[in-house]
Amino acid sequence: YEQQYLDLMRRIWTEGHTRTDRTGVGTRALFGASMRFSLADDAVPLLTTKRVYWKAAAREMLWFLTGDTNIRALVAQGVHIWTDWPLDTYRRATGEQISRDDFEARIVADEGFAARWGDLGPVYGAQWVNWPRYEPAGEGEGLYRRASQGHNQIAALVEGIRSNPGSRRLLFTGWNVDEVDSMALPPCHMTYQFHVADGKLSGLLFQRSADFVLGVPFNIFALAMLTRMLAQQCDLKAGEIVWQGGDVHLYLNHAELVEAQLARTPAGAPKLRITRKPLSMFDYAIEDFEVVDYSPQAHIAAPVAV
Ligand code: THF
Repeated sequence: YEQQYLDLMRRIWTEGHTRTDRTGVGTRALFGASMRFSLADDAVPLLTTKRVYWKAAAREMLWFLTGDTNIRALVAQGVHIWTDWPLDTYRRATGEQISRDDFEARIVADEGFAARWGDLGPVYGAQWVNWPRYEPAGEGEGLYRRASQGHNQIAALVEGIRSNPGSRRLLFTGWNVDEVDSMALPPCHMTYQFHVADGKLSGLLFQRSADFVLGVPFNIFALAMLTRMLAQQCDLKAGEIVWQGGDVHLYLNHAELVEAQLARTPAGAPKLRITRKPLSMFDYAIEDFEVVDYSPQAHIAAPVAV
């Protein structure tokens, strides 16, 4: 299964167009690509040609499902993958050359500081479980006001899979046109669709922009995890996941990692176990997930473009 990832990596590196991107780092990019992975017998698409910190990806997914958009809860769990964006904002706004570690320490220690500097705006979680809903307003308030409770797309999805498994509308999206400009980063993995056939649930992700080295290994693991959770909640088996990328790129400063990883050979077939059946999609904890048969080759560090 992992060969698909390596083949696509090689193709981006050899055939990709060199482009200047938002971050100024530069990329080689292909437009439009897909991969698919079976989830049969607990199989999970976790790369073995470098260690992937799957618990960080799992914690991030559980954090999305809480609707939280502040990095504080992640940082408190030792997950650093979202720190660079608030850190960059803070440094620009204050001119203070605070270190990443000191910034994270303040985020965890000081709730007010976290509220002021740790929020990413209405990103993933906010849209997934609390997409703004409007209702007729009272006297003197204009025509509409924001309802206290928004749309919970995840709860609606579970309800949809259970009650109408043949539906072609089993999806949710983070791309809220009205709010993308107030997000620290508009959603990359933006639309998820699900499909039931033969008693099996499959999941598809459309990702508009794909950092093939850092983001994609996390995103395919998280898609598999989410599909397994939904299948469990809906008493279905898990079928496949399909990953689709729009702008699929390798950052030019990831060259060494690309060469190193392409020289490696995949080995083993990791499995993802869910050890308990929680009451709902919102009751899972990190302890409910176990990866077995995972003995990857060494982690390869790569800088993240902010
Ligand atoms: N921006 C860029 N340039 N790449 C991304 O992958 C990305 N994301 C999220 C938002 N913006 C992005 C953030 N997700 C890592 C992993 C996921 C991220 C950001 C960074 C990362 O650095 N991973 C390292 C170390 C992980 C660790 O220390 O735990 C790795 O080697 O996997 C895509 O959603």
